[in-house]
Amino acid sequence: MNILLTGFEAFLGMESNPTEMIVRKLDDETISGKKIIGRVLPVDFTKSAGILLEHIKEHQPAAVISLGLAAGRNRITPERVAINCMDGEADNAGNQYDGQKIAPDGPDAYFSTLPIKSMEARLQEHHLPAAVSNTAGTYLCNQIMYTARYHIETNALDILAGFVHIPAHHELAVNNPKLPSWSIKDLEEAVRIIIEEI
Ligand code: PCA
Repeated sequence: MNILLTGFEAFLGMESNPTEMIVRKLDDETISGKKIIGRVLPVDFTKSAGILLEHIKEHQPAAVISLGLAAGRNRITPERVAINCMDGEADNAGNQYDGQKIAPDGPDAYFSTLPIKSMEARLQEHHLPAAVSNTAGTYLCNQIMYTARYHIETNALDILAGFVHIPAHHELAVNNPKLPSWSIKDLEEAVRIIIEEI
């Protein structure tokens, strides 16, 4: 059984993105019988969704777990919902949106089909702080989760999909004294636990 695990490249002037490091590290590993396909997506509203869909078509995963950095959060946050909206800062290619829909014919929102509550509980049991989040924002992370769920629903596919935001890693906090940060090792352990929960 394949699991598609996606992360993002660095964005908004940050020097690195921990999700890129984790996805590269776990690519090709087998975790509790699941083969991990780790792929990094660009932070580009016009490209990321299409690339994600190509990976889904190529690898036919049983689940899509997308990871993104939420700098400022102090815990691992499985997202409950993605909304049909693009907004926020310009992306890495300079594209900027002001509330446009991701899918003009799509519903306002999709819920995650990952086991977000048991992920939260298992992480907490391992003393890795976690909490379900009720907003994935309106930037690339939300777009990717919405796109995966829209594709799966409109094609009646049997694939679980959702998004997990993770805190910054220490490297980003070195010159940013107020930024909560985790070690890459702990972030990686958290992602392994999330995958085991599928
Ligand atoms: N986090 C951003 C986009 C890329 C990433 O890692 C987000 O939360 O939308």
